[in-house]
Amino acid sequence: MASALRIGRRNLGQTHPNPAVGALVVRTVDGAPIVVGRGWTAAGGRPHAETIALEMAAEAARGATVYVTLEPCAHDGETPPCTSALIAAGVRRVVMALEDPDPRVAGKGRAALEAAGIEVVSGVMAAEAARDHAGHISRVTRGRPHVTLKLAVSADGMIGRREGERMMITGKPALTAVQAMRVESDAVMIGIGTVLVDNPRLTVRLPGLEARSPIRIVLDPSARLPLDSKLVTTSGDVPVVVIVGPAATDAAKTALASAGVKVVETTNGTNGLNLPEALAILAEDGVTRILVEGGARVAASLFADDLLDEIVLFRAPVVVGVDGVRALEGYALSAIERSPRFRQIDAAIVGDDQMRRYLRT
Ligand code: AOF
Ligand code: ZN
Repeated sequence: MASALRIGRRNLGQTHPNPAVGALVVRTVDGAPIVVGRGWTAAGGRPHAETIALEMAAEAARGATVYVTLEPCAHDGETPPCTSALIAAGVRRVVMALEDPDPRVAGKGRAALEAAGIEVVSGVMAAEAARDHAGHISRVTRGRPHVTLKLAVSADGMIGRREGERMMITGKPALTAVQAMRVESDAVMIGIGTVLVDNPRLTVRLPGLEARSPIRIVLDPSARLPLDSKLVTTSGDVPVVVIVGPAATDAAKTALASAGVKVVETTNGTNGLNLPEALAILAEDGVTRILVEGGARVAASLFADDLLDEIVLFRAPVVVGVDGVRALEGYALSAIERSPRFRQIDAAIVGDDQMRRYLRT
């Protein structure tokens, strides 16, 4: 299952709205397990992992055990369900990590396999699978994507300086790590303030992975995104979505739309737009995993609205000092017991910086 999870992760960020699933077909030959087929959900979400693995195994699948990181689907999509493929292939046993919360599948995949006389084992490495499928689970059960905030702060907790141009706090290895996080996300999201200061591309520039840039989302209450920004001028290559609030004029919205940007309108809310509403619309459009890359006000709103599922914190051994901008600028806590709680699940040294990963408890 560990191996199935590893190959399943290969297309994270590429399969939405589908989860990135991994599957292995294993036979025992003279007491030793031999992998005769392996597959992971294809980019775009189809074909499914099991179908690919079974195709590779061909006749060798008969009597084999299949390890799969999510319950095989039982619904008719563009192709027949994976359960039918598993039954037709004559596999003896299916070991799965997790039940699929998708109501079209939940429990039905398992039931279909058992009804055909296949032995089913469930719950193997379920916690690990739940991490990999967090986006899918969140979208299906809560109607919003899994939201990860990336923060890069100085030793004194600043993300930049109040005045002046863009400031690099963390080192190059941390920047590369962030690019790798983009690869595994369906979308990256930033606030309009950061766009106006940095004019970022938010694409993936890692050698060989350039084609895996996620959708780029800008939180832009009054539709100020410049038409000559790098985001807008590259929107033909990698999609750009702008989330606006009631303050956005029709003229500004129309101009952005004609420039190839998708404009999503929300009602009013924290900082001029309705974040929960925006996330619900994005989920409906198939986004399951969002990486938020700043700035401080976006981070503070998400934190205040308790919309963060995960925080990846890079801390650099530099000090910004009194004119610094705090990581959660403007966030005021009325009572400590109301602060969302996170637990640390990972820590590492990345170049000269510290990396810590936190999950909402
Ligand atoms: C599997 N294996 O590799 C994946 C599954 O739109 P469809 O027909 O492709 O079905 C999408 C649903 O299938 C998705 O919501 C999830 O429940 C499941 N994804 N299932 O058996 C796979 N990616
Ligand atoms: Zn399937």
